[in-house]
Amino acid sequence: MLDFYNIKDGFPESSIRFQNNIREVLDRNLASQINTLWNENRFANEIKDVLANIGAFGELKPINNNSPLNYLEYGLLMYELERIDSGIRSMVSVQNALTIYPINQYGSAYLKNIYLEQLQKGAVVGCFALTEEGGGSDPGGMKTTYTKKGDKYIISGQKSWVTNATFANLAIVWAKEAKTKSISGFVIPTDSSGLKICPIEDKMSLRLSPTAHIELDNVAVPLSHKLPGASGLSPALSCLAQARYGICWGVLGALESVYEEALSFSKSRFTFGTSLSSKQLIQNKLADMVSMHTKGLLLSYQLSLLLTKGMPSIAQISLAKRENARAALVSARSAREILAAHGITLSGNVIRHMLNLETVDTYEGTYDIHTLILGKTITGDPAF
Ligand code: TGC
Ligand code: FAD
Repeated sequence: MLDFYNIKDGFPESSIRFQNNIREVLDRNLASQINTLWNENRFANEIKDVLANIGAFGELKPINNNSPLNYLEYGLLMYELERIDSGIRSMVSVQNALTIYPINQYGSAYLKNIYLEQLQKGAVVGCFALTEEGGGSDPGGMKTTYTKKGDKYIISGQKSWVTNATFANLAIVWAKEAKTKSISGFVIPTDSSGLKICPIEDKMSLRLSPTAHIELDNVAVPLSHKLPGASGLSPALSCLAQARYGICWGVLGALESVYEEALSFSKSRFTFGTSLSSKQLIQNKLADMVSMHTKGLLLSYQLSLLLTKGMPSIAQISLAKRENARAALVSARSAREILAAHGITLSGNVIRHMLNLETVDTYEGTYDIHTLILGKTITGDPAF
């Protein structure tokens, strides 16, 4: 791992070995085919198998006390996944932070029994449907409703931009009670009658990670499929906090990838008689990338320590997601500039990472939304 400040010196040996092992497996099994799969706009089953084999679904549960992975290792795993592709990290984030986490945290013994083990093996895939067409930044404004009718809840509405939805077996759907408007979460099998998955085919970002809209037309859900512990908007947002932690680490993996490619290109390309790497303007770009990576790693590592001691504040997670996602995006754009024409094709990884990071900077709260969360914390005045 790129580590300009010897931050890894603070990591346990076992965590470093764990990370090296994951890197080796992903490089051996996935790296060479990623650009082709991305170009073909598909998430291959082989990827799911590789992820299942490294225990990506079984172990990524920093909130679960039984997890063999600690917070640091969870972060390092995210780092390695996103060094390959943000879409792969996204698939795992949704499975762990946005499906296993809510069932584990807010689900009944019955729901845990039927789903957790299968999810952890990767035999069942989940997705998380919070966003609606009216605006993802304001999930409290959702229009999807539920009503109790006999021994069922009837759910109607529309959800947008749902990662994993095209191949998910279940969806965690957030809806408002039709009269009281109180928000609850439901675990809904995606083959339920009245539930329609509408794939988004034309994404120019995260092409490895399928995304879909979900229409719910009077979907009847057994009473047992409501998350009993999830009442109000806060439980939904608490899942986002878990996912944002993973993103803080993940994007640094993508940053390392674009930096390494730009550095290597700068050494082998000669203009005006000398290598690009000897030009001051190129060195400026590379120095900025290393600085941003170093600061990002310090933030992520400190966040892992805060998580280990107890939950960090919402704003502390926001600050790291905002900084690190933007740092990776800026670095990818800068690496693309260094590669110039070579940077716009899939002969390398830079343009793919750059386009992916446009999404990562947007989802799980846009850069500006995290600015407003920080602003509210600093001033006490919500400016949403
Ligand atoms: P607000 O009044 O601020 O909060 C409502 C209640 O929730 C509490 N809360 C949280 N609780 C736990 N964790 C968090 N992160 C929380 N943030 C807020 C808050 O204390 C309050 O509790 P209570 O008891 O007082 O009711 O709500 P608001 O409606 O003003 O919301 C504002 C805002 C901007 C903070 C929030 O809605 C927001 O974060 N917007 C961005 C939405 C977002 O990030 N959506 C992501 C969708 S999922 C996704 O993109 C997956 S991508 C795939 C991948 O992850 O890889
Ligand atoms: P909007 O909320 O409409 O915002 C538009 C613009 O206005 C943004 O620039 C925003 O920063 C700005 N803005 C909004 N409010 C304010 C304000 N008060 N003041 C100033 N500026 C403001 N969602 C899920 O629920 N589950 C998923 O699995 C999921 N996966 C996704 C996968 C992809 C590939 C993408 C692109 C999105 C995904 N999302 C998912 C949705 C994602 O969380 C939202 O796109 C994101 O929260 C932003 O919402 P929006 O796109 O509707 O933008």
